[in-house]
Amino acid sequence: MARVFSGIQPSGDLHLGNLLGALMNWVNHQEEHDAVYCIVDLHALTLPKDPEELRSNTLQLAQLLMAVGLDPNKSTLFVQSHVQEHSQLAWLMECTVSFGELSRMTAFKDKSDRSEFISAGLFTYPALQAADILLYDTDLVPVGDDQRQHIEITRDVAERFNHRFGETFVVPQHVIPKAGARVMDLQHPERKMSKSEHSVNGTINVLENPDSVRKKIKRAVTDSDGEVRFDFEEKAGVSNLLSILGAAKGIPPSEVATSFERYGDLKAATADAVIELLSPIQERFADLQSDPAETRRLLQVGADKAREVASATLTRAQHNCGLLES
Ligand code: ATP
Ligand code: LTN
Repeated sequence: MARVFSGIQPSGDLHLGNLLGALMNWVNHQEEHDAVYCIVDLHALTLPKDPEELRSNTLQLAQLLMAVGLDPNKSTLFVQSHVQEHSQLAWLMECTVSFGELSRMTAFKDKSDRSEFISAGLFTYPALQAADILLYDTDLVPVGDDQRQHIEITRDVAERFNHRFGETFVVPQHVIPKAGARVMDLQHPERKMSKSEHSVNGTINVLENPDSVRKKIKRAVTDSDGEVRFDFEEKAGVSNLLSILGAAKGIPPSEVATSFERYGDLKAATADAVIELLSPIQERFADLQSDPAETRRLLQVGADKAREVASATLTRAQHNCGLLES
């Protein structure tokens, strides 16, 4: 059975981009594959974080992921810092990736431009991400389009390590959904919907109430030519709504476009579809939130399962690169 691995940062509320671009795919994969999903709290430390907030975001994200449909009985769900092998393999990855490769990462450029304090961890972030993926002999990595470059560098690092030290890692492939891979900000459809942009009116959170969802979609930026057509170059706002509606309903966005003549109708249908998608998630989340001890127990079980695979890979990598066994 193919192994699937993906990760998400506990850096605030989940938004519609995370859900349509990544998490719905995660849920589908757990049915046919051996799926391992990780809340990457160590990655979250690359930008300044309030300690209490990080801790509560981590627990809340676990509950949100389960509410979205991740089932700890079908897949492995755990917190990155609970499995120390991630940090240990990350060092070997830092010694395999080059300064030049890390300098070309657009995510680093974006985030460092916006940050006052640029940590070394923000720069070496892809080495830790490579460690996350490679520890689990991962075949497939379901992610949104923004992660393409990070998966590419993971493949390069795996191949380089294998070439230098003999077969050690499986070289993974990314899986990017056809619809929803890039959900854009509703107010600035030229940039992606993002947790860290703080664009309140441009972002729909998974826990957002129906009135607010409807208002934000109603106010979404479109254009003045009035034609409903899927064309991201010329009509970013309208195309974004078509993608959202298409991804929520499982229909290609160009096909969705043929059902509407007016922007108002497209917006109303998109709002209905999003509300219909979010309501059951919000109900399940409220239930899960009432029992944090159970969530922590499930995360512990997940970490124990993950560690078994991770420790075998780490030992193999340490041996192959010449570290003396203890
Ligand atoms: P940040 O903006 O702080 O980098 P984020 O909102 O991008 O955070 P991540 O935790 O980095 O969220 O991403 C989790 C998953 O969601 C990744 O697989 C990522 O590709 C996907 N994702 C994030 N934003 C979008 C988006 N706007 N459209 C589609 N997928 C997205
Ligand atoms: N960089 C990713 C989060 C992430 C990840 C991973 C994704 C960390 N480790 C391993 C896939 C596989 C992000 O910012 N979305």
